[in-house]
Amino acid sequence: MKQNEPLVTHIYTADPSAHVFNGKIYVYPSHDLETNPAFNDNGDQYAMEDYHILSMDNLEAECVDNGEALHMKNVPWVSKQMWAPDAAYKDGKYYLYFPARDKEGIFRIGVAISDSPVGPFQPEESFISGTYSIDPAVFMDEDGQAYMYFGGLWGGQLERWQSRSFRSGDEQGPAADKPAIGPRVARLNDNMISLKEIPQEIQILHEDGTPVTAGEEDKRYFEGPWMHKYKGTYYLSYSTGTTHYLVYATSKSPMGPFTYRGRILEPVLGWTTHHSIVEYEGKWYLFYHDCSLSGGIDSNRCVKYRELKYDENDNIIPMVP
Ligand code: FUB
Repeated sequence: MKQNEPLVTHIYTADPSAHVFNGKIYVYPSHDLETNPAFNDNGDQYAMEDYHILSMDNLEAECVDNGEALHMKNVPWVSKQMWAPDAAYKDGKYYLYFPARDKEGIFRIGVAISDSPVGPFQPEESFISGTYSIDPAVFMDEDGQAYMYFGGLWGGQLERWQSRSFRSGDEQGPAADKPAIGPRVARLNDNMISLKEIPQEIQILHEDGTPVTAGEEDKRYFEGPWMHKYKGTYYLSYSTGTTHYLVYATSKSPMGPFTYRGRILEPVLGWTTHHSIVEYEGKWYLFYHDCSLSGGIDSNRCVKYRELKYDENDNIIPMVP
């Protein structure tokens, strides 16, 4: 597949989580529908119902749509909006992690299991206890410990979890000069389907140790976390939402605190920007989406990839779409 071109054009896809399993590239995206629900800050326009897993034998090969891997009608706890998923592998099983609204309209994170990286996936009866909000990203460290990063503002409801329980009102974020709301992280148990601990909030700091504030909208966390490790350092990358950047912060610990480092990608066509970073045959790649395939319809996106490079100080070299 060519860089910076849609991996598939017969369906709309978004939020690509890329992984290399058994030497092949697998992309776990959202599947955007062509319906036209109300566009609002709550994200009602993202009314997705199922997942299709994409795969490529290598980066030059055609991208294959492996068909429906999981549909919400088969997930007992879900009411609507199956948003950005991720996947992980452990001991012969593949795990698909996905956010969706439960029957009370609260975003939770579920898991479904398969013997194959492309599914079909068998969902658990209920969401993962202790999870909330959206955009799970599961990172497997070299010691075999898996971490789940998650959370998203606005429609992703993270503002409502500023205390430990869900607030059903119109919760606001912190004042502009106060620390921004951070993404959440929790270690997974060895069974990969439950949390080992109560999720904790990740701190994102400036180099001088002061917190990135809610008013720094070009740096603060909004949604779409991703974790990768490069030369022993943990890179937490994410979308800044309202300012439409992909940015990153680094730490010597997967739990943080993280230090803000800079931008990865300037805004793409469309409101959302969402990505993953994966190593394949000694090079690094950014998987991302934009709305070019639909001519700019925010909820009809397409996933793409491009090479990502580091400079001599291990900074990610920023890219322009
Ligand atoms: O695709 C629905 C939502 O849009 C995702 O969960 C967010 O990250 C944003 O891309």
